[in-house]
Amino acid sequence: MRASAGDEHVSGAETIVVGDGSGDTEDEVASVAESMVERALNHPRGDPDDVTVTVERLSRPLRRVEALPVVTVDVDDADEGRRVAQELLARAGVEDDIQTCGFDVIEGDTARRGAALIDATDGSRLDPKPARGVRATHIGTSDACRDALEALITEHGVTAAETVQEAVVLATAIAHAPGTRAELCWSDDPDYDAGYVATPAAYYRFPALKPESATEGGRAIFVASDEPVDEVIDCLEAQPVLVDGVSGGRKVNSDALFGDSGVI
Ligand code: PML
Ligand code: MG
Repeated sequence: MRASAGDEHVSGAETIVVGDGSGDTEDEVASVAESMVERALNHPRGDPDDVTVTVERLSRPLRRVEALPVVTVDVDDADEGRRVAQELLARAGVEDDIQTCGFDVIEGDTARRGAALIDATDGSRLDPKPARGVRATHIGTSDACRDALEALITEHGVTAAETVQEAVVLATAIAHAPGTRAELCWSDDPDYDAGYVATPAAYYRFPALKPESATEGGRAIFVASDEPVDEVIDCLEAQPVLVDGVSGGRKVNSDALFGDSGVI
């Protein structure tokens, strides 16, 4: 689903319905499509002028994965969040000057709708249309997994559990794409300060990460330089991924994150 008002994007969402091709599956697809329209019409960002719901039969075999463990890192402020995020990125193999390319691209561009792909070795932009970025799509989650993730996240003291759950599902699919070393993200919503670093090991969320009241936000994915870019983009855009299990999580202080044996 995509909803817009004028030229402004208002909301978007997608999911995957797994079925046996029977009438029951068709009913479920219809009911999911209806709930997407309701979601678009009741979005806190405002009333849309245009709502488009697309229903597509998957043409590739579905990949099923477990959600990344969710580690909420208790930080005092965005400066501390950023310091810990940088340490995590470094431990994921993304050096300081390459990290800066990711922070700069998220801070510098409000128009881009998809993620920026950044070569984890030399910091160059890999996606061919930098003004557009790459939209990771064909990603869904099961009802049971959605509920379990929301329960887990709520235990971490989060009130916007749906936002976090959707971010975890997306970050999980991105982490499973070939060559992903790490992803850095925060929201463009000026009232939403949280952000995350996701690696193939975990989704590390920071209740404060972005510069105060920033209206710039987005995603930067650091990709191993030996990975063919067209395969990475094809996987992000077209490989269906169903996140249908949880693998736990915890809430930690930032000084407890880096133990003697590495990152928890
Ligand atoms: C979280 O609180 O863990 C989610 C942070 C990023 C949300 C990005 C978005 O989809 O707007
Ligand atoms: Mg958003």
